[in-house]
Amino acid sequence: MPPITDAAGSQHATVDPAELETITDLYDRVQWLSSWTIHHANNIRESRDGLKVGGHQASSASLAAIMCALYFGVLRPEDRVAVKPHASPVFHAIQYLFGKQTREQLERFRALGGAQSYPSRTKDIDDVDFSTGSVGLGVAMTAFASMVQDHLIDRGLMDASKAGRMIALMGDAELDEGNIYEALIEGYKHNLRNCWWVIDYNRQSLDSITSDRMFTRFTDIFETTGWKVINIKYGKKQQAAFKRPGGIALRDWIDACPNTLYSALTYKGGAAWRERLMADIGAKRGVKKLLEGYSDTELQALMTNLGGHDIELLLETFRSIDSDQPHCFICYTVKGYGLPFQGHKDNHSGLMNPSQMAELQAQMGVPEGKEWDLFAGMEDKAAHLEKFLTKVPFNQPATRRHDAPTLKLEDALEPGSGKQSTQVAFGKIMNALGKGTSKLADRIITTSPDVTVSTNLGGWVNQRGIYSRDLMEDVFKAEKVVSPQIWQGHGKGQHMELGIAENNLFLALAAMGLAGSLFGERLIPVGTLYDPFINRGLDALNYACYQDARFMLVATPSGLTLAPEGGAHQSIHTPVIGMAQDKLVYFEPAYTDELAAIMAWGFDYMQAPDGSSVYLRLSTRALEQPSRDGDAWQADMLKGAYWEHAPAQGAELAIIYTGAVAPEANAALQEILEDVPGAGLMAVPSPDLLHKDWSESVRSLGRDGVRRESHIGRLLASLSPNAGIVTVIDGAPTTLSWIGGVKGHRTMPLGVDQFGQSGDIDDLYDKYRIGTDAILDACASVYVVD
Ligand SMILES: Cc1ncc(C[n+]2csc(CCOP(=O)(O)OP(=O)(O)O)c2C)c(N)n1
Ligand SMILES: [Mg+2]
Repeated sequence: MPPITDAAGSQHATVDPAELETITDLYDRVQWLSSWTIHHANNIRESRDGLKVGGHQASSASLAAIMCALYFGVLRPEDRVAVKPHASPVFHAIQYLFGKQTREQLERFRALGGAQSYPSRTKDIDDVDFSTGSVGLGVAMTAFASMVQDHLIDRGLMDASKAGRMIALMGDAELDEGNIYEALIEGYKHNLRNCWWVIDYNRQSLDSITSDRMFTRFTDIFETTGWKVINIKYGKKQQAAFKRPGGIALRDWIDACPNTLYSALTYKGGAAWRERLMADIGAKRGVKKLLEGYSDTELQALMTNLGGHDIELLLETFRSIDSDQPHCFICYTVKGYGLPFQGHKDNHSGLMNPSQMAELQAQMGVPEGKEWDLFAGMEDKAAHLEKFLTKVPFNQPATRRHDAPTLKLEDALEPGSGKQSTQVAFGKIMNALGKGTSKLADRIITTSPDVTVSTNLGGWVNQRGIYSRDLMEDVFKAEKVVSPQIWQGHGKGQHMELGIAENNLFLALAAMGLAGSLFGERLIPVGTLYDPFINRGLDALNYACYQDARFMLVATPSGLTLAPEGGAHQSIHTPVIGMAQDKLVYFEPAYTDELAAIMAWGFDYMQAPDGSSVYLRLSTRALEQPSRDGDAWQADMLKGAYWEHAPAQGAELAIIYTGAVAPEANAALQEILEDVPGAGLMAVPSPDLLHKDWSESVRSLGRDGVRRESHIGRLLASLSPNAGIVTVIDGAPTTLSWIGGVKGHRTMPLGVDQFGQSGDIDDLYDKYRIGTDAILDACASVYVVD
């Protein structure tokens, strides 16, 4: 363990000994309950499938003291916390002590309907602020939540005095996730504040012990990006030992000790420490006597008395922070602290066996049969502990999860008219919203990873400005350099510009999309990016949806249709992502009136309690717009599909398409109508809604014995049972191929499942077989004359 310069804690105000004793008692309960919850799930609860249930006793023990110091002595109700995923049992135990978690839930830890393996905003009943699970994402999420909090304050929507600290409790291996550093960079650019990252620095990951070489680098990286780094390395016992004769040599030895050796000796215990220390530094003045002053048990306690387990030191340090500068606390810990496998490199998934557990139970004085009792074995202190818990600042009555009122779209959306693309129409709609005065537009916040202008958000930004905590002058404008784009930043700006890091886009959308719930003030986030680069941030997108954050994702351009840009920019499988992603509804309109109706519907759906986020896959291809007979098509369209050209009853052929291939589908239909006059053309602006609705009808089978007809089923009912269907999309053919299964129609799905290349639309549609000829050939193959 290399030396550190910052022996935090020694200069801080002292902690009241009575309070320290109480928090230490509560810590014992938390240590016990979290270990017991995991043990119960694995060894006591009946297993039907024989699978290991799991849970992380070592990772939990590593973070327990830090969490107890924070939750019982430091946090305030307005603070929001992302808890290291595999310390979930510690979190649930603390919530149980607060009375916000039930015994039934703990008994069902990792079982259906019980406390979740990793803290979940949507599935857990206790007070989870940010879901975690995919390491690194919850950490970075706190930075974006803080930026959103500042945005609300600067816009006058939130009182600055209500600002909380956005806190991540993270494992040290999470520092290997690249998204952490993308967030640090973005945070620095946005003048991040009120953010704490508390690192459980046990120097172990899942597989093994982490590299010594990285140690000082982390401090450098954080400091470079504007953070204050505080090392909490030596516990008070160690600090006292260092002051005695031989203490400096002991400290130097600790500092020089490789992580692997420190862990191995931690596992082996006091005698092993003594042998090694005597061999290495026993000859140094004072050391022999110093070590003789400790029994083996005491020596083990001394050597594992790292700062992250010293509640007094933790309280002093956390309480001493009086600035809003972002803070990183590197808390040295022992993975599995106090448990039989502490320090062992393989302890990540290790579970105590029943006899080890019985030993821990005896050691903690928990009587048999009273394992779940709040204060088992410390009944004499129960009244005091209960009273203390009611006074804990974090546990004071406060709304920690808000309901924010919904906002109605007051104006009709204006996509413009004439031949144009859905991307251009999107820009016009946003521009008009920007010019307008609707309350909904006032709550829109847009964001984009360096593709604001090229995704047609420029007009909106010109109207509403860029969000910046400091005034940001548009120098080009001031210098009278002509540009259509006003690039001016201020506290009331409604566009948050991001650097090119799609992970950050999705984490920003996650934070913005939870603003109503986290801070009580709803935002309507609209994020834009190029469709293929959804892949870059896919895990963060999934993470945002998992938390049920609400946003509109506008991905444009997309597909082969952006022809000359070539294969690197032509998305293929994003429609399938859109369909398979829960809590995200995917739309791919062909026409601009469809887009306007979808956006209007989307702004409502994003706010509905049982709604979700919305994903629009748009295109740069300018299309002639259809002339419509009334707007009856809209109701069907908002269920996913409508007949653009209705088939005759009992028709033998239908073409079904999604998106920018509308002209090819129409052209093919016109040719076919000469031979098959009853043929129909179906537009599917949302394969996702259509499929979900069909799946729901399939799932309803067997529930009540009655099959609810699906929307697609109703639409297809006018076709002959022997009809042939051709589906076509500029994307993965599987997006629409399932339609053949609805009524058992013979179906030929056209689409793209190979990387594209540069070309023009005609050449590419022809080569990848989604053009008019391909549709006609497919029609010929499915059309069987009876
Ligand atoms: C993105 C992602 N990759 C892999 C995992 C599997 N995983 C869970 S915990 C972990 C290592 C955790 O080490 P650390 O963060 O140091 O936590 P500790 O258990 O040591 O406290 C890994 C690789 C995951 N949860 N998320
Ligand atoms: Mg670790």
